[in-house]
Amino acid sequence: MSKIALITGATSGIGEACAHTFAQQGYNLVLLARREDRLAKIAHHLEDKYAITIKQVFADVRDKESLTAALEVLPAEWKKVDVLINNAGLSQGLDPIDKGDTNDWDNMIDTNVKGLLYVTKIVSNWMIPNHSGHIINIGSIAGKEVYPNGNVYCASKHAVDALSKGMRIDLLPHGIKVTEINPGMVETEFSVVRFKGDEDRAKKVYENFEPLIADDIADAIWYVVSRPKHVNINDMLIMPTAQATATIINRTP
Ligand code: NDP
Ligand code: 8X3
Repeated sequence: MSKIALITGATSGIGEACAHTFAQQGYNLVLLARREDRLAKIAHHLEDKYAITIKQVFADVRDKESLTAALEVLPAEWKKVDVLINNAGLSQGLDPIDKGDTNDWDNMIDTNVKGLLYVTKIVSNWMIPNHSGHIINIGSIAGKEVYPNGNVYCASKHAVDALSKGMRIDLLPHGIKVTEINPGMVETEFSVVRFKGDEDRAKKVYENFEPLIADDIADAIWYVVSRPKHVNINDMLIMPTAQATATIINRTP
């Protein structure tokens, strides 16, 4: 049977780009997200185009019980996951700590940190008997630096940074690789979600410089996954050429 990649947050942006890249490489896919219509459309397109098989998992990574049920119901042969891409995540709001919305904070911590943990607990237990596997955590430049008003989103991505290091230690005896991929600015639906549907505000984030696109990140992830068995890339920070730090961007109108 072909290799299997499980990708969370596969309905848009980086996750969707990874689905395309891994499908093109002949992987069968388990694609997880909440938006059923979108996921079904992407899955059918990839199955037709690349003659692969896809299992669609409609789940919210924040909901431990239904997430567990939706994953555990997969047939045994689909639990032989070779690559897990922990990508589902979001930012909500960009406000100073005294003005932040506590519901936004809950959402970011529950998705970016706790959701990633729940998926990892389940899938790492599937990988352990095989004594192999590769877990890719999507961190961020926001997990390496803190920028004004980024407070809780940055904290959630710093948690991903710490968890990636912790997982690498804990899963070492089981032959499981752990890589953290940390993008700078990638033009996806990320900013539309951060600004709660305000498309104009979101567009301004990427104005007057060339941001990364989701395929750039999928390409880097494929590079990492396709290294020889004895090589692991622990950590990768990928920025647009026009971006030096989280906040220093060379915008040229
Ligand atoms: P998008 O908004 O385009 O995609 C986010 C994906 O996550 C969607 O498929 C969404 O699917 C899924 N998702 C969000 N919440 C949940 C949830 N509770 N349960 C299941 N799936 C969920 O953004 P990106 O592609 O940019 O973001 C992907 C990852 O990359 C995130 O972790 C983000 O923090 C990180 N990142 C992004 C950067 C950027 O500049 N864009 C830079 C650095 C890191 P659905 O709504 O259908 O559930
Ligand atoms: C997303 C990139 O710069 O908005 O993680 O934090 S940034």
